[in-house]
Amino acid sequence: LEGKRILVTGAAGFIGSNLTDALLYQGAEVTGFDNLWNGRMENLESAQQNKKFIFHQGDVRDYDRLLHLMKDIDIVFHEAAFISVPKSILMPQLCNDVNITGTLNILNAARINDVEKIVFASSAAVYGDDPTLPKQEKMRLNPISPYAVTKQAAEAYMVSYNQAYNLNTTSLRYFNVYGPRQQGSPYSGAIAIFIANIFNRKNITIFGDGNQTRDFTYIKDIIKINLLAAESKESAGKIINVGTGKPISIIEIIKFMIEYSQKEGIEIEYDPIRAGDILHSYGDITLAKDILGFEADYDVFRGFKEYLDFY
Ligand code: UD2
Repeated sequence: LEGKRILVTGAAGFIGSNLTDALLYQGAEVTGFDNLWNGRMENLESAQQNKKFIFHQGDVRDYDRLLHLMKDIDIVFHEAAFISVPKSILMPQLCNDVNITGTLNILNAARINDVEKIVFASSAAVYGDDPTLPKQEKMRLNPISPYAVTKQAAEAYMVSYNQAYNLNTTSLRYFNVYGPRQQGSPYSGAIAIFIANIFNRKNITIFGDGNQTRDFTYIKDIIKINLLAAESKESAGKIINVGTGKPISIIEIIKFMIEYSQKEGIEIEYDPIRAGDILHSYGDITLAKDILGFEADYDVFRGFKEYLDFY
């Protein structure tokens, strides 16, 4: 990707900032775009030392801005999003505007500017609560939160812009991502919340009985597949699961985290299941391997240990 001109939306966020660093390391020229709702400029501290990086504060709902920003762009990584399942239940319209209209804006601006490739951050939330496991890309989707509906619609736009305009679009369906820079706010991912609580010696709350399972995917694997997708022609018009392919229950990962970090006195409390939550989720990752040669390097234990070193 050396010398490529790349736009990263959501560049100040958890995934966008890690991706920005990796792209700069590869010698790409990166334009970062973020409205700084969830994103934080401190995530871009090292990027900003690099002459090949430029940052613009703005919103993906602003089409004219995107049209202008994409003038000389070769590749777009669209990571900007309304990211929270529970928040989408409180604010479905805003979630729709950011995730669906925002994505359509990206596609239209990319089409007009002849962008070579668009890689979109989708989510395994689109599978919803269908009991079939592991989740396969071809399954019938059953989104049960407004958030999941927006990701499904955005994916469908990605596919249709490949079909209708021959744009090289790829949607990556991330299973639960975790790692450095994920914020420990009430709306961020579970592992980031648990790690923050463990360090602040606060009790951990489990929503439900703790037997719900997730396929926790380490940020470095997410970066790896994004870089592979960026240079691939075979992934045009495709939707691809990204995970480890292995589930773990919430209670099991919490117990491991508490034990491994050797902090004492942390209690586990139980609250009712959150609205919109799915019970079990892990992905079939055969397609990622077949199309992109991808395999996850990090199981959740290895990933958590590395995450802890950054903490
Ligand atoms: C995550 C993503 C979402 C989507 C989805 C894909 C985040 C914030 N959300 O939603 O964007 O991509 O994955 O499947 O990354 N939990 C507790 N206690 C807590 C926090 C969470 O028990 O303090 C439980 C929660 O009820 C759920 C599980 O942990 O069963 C994972 O929750 P999450 O918010 O990390 O992720 P999820 O799967 O809702």
